[in-house]
Amino acid sequence: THKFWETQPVGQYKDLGDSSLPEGPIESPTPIGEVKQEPYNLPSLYEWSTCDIGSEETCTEVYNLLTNNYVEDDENMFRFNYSKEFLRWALHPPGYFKSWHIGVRVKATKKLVAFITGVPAKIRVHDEVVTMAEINFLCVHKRLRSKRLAPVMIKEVTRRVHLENIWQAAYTAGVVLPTPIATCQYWHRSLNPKKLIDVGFSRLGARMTMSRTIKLYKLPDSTVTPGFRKMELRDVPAVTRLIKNYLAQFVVAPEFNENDVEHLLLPTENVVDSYLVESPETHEITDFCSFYTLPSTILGNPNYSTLKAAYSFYNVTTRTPLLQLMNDALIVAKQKDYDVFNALDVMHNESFLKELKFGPGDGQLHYYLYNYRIRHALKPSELGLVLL
Ligand code: YNC
Ligand code: MG
Repeated sequence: THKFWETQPVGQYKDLGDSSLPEGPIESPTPIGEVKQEPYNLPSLYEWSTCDIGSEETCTEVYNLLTNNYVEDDENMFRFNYSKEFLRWALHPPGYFKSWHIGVRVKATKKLVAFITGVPAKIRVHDEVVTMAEINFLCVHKRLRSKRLAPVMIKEVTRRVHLENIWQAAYTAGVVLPTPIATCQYWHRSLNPKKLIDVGFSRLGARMTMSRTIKLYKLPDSTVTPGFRKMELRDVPAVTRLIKNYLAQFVVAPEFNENDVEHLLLPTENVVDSYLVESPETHEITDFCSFYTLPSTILGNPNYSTLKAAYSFYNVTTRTPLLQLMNDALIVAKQKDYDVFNALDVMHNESFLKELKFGPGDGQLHYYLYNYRIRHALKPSELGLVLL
């Protein structure tokens, strides 16, 4: 049972097969004046603290909390290690609200012990474009777990989202909650198989030697698609048009404008990489691929401390076969010294995963909407949304 989630406007298990329920908002908005004006109560030793991620000092506090307490794999071998530059990028999209970057501190010492964030985004579900909050970086210090702090933080971020007259949210989690709109799987493509095996990320296959494994995952030294190059500022209008047209085919997808594309997809060193194909004949921008950088701390290994991972972000094709485009993405990731390239089975990704030697990961990623009911759960390939 879910004592908290049962009280929230989300798709409930008991309603799953009920086709009489309409798609769309579960609760209607209330007048802003009727939104609770004071923050929710925390246990008396703790206080709310709006976090200015633009401040180097505060960003370091958030970075340290997440580095030591954020998401781990099921076997507790790896923990996400979002960089400070990444956090600043992820939390400062166009139109962001500082009030949605919420910390909890110990009153006596001001130590940061919990965190949750929202950023605004326009997300289309079927034909409806809805302004939502994307909720991320929910984290409670390991020593404060299982004290029901998370529900208070979720209610507080919800209150602050409502104060901006926004009533829906999107989020992903590794845990099952009421109720996923889709359940996706991560796939992993080894770029540095020896290190991945040494740190226990992957295992030597049956009847495989290390040298055969290294050969199996070897990639060409340079990309193969003519006109493949890094995205630049001047490409923003063309890339925006390309992505908008492409994402129209999915049931759930973001609605990007040029400002969003400039912020989210223009390359930022060690945060996001984007490449495109410019036709050598017509100079048209015909294809696009991108990945973000999210290293993981390797827990308790004497030889290695971090795994450098690239995560497939938005990829668009109109001319180049997706398989060839993604192979070029793997080649640039290898050139840039990533150890592994990860991708979800969303959008058209299934079409290249096996052929490009990705292997399925354990653990799943569930997608959720808050206060928005959809009629049927979606296949991963119907999702056009990637959250950070
Ligand atoms: C989770 N990940 O089910 P019930 S993902 C949502 N997302 O409630 P307590 C979660 N709810 O089942 P702990 C959740 N994990 O009784 C647990 N819950 O109804 C629910 N881990 O609270 C859980 N980060 O405080 C239960 O649990 C209740 O101390 C239990 O804290 C949980 O960012 C957590 O995985 C996750 O730091 C903070 O375990 C802690 O265990 C932790 O007793 C490591 O909480 C890091 C980690 C989660 C990453 C993420 C997305 C979060 C989405 C939150 C929901 C947003 C809703 C929309 C809000 C805006 C609405 C508008 C408009
Ligand atoms: Mg707790």
